[in-house]
Amino acid sequence: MRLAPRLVRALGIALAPFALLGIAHAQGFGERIGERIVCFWPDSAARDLAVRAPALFPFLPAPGAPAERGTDFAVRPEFRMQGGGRVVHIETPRGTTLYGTGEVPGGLVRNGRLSVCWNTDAYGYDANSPSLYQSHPWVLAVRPDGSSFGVIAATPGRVTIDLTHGIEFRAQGPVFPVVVIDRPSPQDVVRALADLTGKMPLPPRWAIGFQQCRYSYAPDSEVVRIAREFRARGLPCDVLWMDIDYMDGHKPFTFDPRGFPHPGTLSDTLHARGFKSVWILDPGIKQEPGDFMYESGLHGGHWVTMPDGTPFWGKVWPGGCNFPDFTRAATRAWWSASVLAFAQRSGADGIWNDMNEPAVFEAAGKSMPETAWHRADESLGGAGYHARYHNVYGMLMARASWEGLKARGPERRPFVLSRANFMGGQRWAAAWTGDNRATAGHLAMALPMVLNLGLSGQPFAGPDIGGYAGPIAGEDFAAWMGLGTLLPFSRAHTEKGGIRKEPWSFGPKVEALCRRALQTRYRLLPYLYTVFEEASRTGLPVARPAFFADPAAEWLREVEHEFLIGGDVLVDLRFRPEWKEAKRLSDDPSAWRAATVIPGEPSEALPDLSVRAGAIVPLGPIMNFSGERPLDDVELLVAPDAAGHAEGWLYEDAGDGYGYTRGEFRRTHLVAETHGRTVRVRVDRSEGTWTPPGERKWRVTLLGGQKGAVVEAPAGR
Ligand code: NBV
Repeated sequence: MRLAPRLVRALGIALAPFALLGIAHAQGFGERIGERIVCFWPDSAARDLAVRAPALFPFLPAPGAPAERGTDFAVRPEFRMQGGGRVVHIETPRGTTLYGTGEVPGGLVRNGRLSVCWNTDAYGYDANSPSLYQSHPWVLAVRPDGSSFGVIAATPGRVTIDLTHGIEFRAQGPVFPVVVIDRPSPQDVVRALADLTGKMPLPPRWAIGFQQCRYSYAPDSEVVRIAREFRARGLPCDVLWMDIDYMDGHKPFTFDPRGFPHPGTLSDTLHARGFKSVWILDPGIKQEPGDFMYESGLHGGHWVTMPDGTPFWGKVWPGGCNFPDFTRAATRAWWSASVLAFAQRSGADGIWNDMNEPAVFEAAGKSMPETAWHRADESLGGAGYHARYHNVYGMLMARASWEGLKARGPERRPFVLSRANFMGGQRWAAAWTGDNRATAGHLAMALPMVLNLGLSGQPFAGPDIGGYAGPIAGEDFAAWMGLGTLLPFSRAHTEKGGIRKEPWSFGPKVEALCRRALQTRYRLLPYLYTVFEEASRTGLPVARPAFFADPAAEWLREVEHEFLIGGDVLVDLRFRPEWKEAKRLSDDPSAWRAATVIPGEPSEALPDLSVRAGAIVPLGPIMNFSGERPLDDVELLVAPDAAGHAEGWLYEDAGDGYGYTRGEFRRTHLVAETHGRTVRVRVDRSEGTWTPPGERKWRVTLLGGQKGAVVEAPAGR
């Protein structure tokens, strides 16, 4: 029993002696926990007494463990008490640019911004909304010379991140440490963050295809109609989504007996056409005697309670609901088992968790009271108020859903999308940026939001393409598709009762642009999958800010009109009028080579692509869906550097299942060399035991390089 920390937490006593003595601020107790990673506490007493939550912050040393003092750090957090709250301040050198802080609206650069980690149902948010759906108490700081550091405020509670003067975290409640990573580059810092907080597992390949959603496609015949339209029109798409109207009275785990009487048959029909299906599950379980989820939740003791032990009750879509206490492994296991049974019955390939901030109607703060009570496991810090667990509720729900899908067996990788999440939640769910609006302002925010999520450890993110709230003109929808099909998570979605937002809803001209945007994504899929695999292994983002190309270049720090997919493909958004004249990386043809991946004239209304000089980018054939046929025809975009050299990678595996963890993959290293007028491209080596099915044809397209060069493509598989 660790009585002291419990007492301290319950009473909310200030642990730091400097606070008792009335000293204004103090330099913390720093302890090395990794290569150029130091954990700072206000003082050694705090370090040895504070409650740990290894399930949330596994990287914190155990209380009382021998400490290796870390003293050589330029970054020195200062701790102080202010107005009964805790403040940690970190000075930043002049010219430092700040990023990260998770899912935040507004621009890429976070200097001068204030956000509050407090998961919030933020329908139609704007550029200044302080709290959205997810919390990442994390700041990435890039110094003028490109060297970087990052800071984690290791607390699940509400934290204000104030970046108006350096970096400042402010929080009420128990003492918490900050962890500082100081490395030569932002890439190194982001990789280290992933080493500490976890990496996105490699998703099934279909999940990186395009996806179409609406609140709601119902009844089932409407879902099938949408599927048919995509195929009849030759618009690539991998996934259709079931929003809450498939349910009986909006009760999770039920099916509307009229609209969706045979969910399994619906999924079979979709599968036969090459579509996967993702079905929504919200946390609120209707308080309805006789409902099987309600009965089993009640009898299993699975609800969040009030301090007196009575279940917390609140209204959501189905009416009055109770809410599972996901802070308990026993409750997560119950939920996982329910998800497994649900997936088996519905044929769902993936699960969508919504409303898990948790959102509660007609409630103060649109959520459950901060005094609601969780009987949390010790690994999360033990029983406590909702105030402590609010920000991790959604992540723990997503984890339970993920584990339910995982139980389907080793042939299938889980896919979960979660609206609420917390730092580290990339281990269980992808992210979408919630209920955005169909405005130019939201289109402009979509990319910086996805980039900052990537810089905060969540590589698998995207906006509702076309904007969730409000109508949109056709050419603007095409612009959303142009950008959205190049982002890691790519799904069109819109709210109930609004205009249709399928690619064909705006007439033939817009449909043709959408087709081109979709075909571009599908051509890029082999490269994209290679980048996803890298992200799952290293923690590097899939969509990367332009400044990753040269972290010391000051002018790149704020660039939002260009971004990188992986390290080798540059996306240029010059098609947007506001960015026509902007200075850009792709202006330097010796560094970036313009690439056309779809035959015909490039469209003025869609983004431009280029390939880094020195790189080889693999493209696949256009398909209706990602697994339609084997990758039998690979086009290599080869962009030789000044020395005529280029290289690149292609990662392939079965596209699903866990064979790849036992070496059943193929990672091919491709090299191009120039000898005289001949550019010879060859398979330098390949790793792994997986053999791609069918024949393989390699084709080479040279980007730049010598005039009249003779190209030799690789031979064999
Ligand atoms: O389930 C309905 C919607 C969903 O379409 C949307 O994506 C979520 O962010 N959901 C919110 C609940 C109600 C929204 C007004």
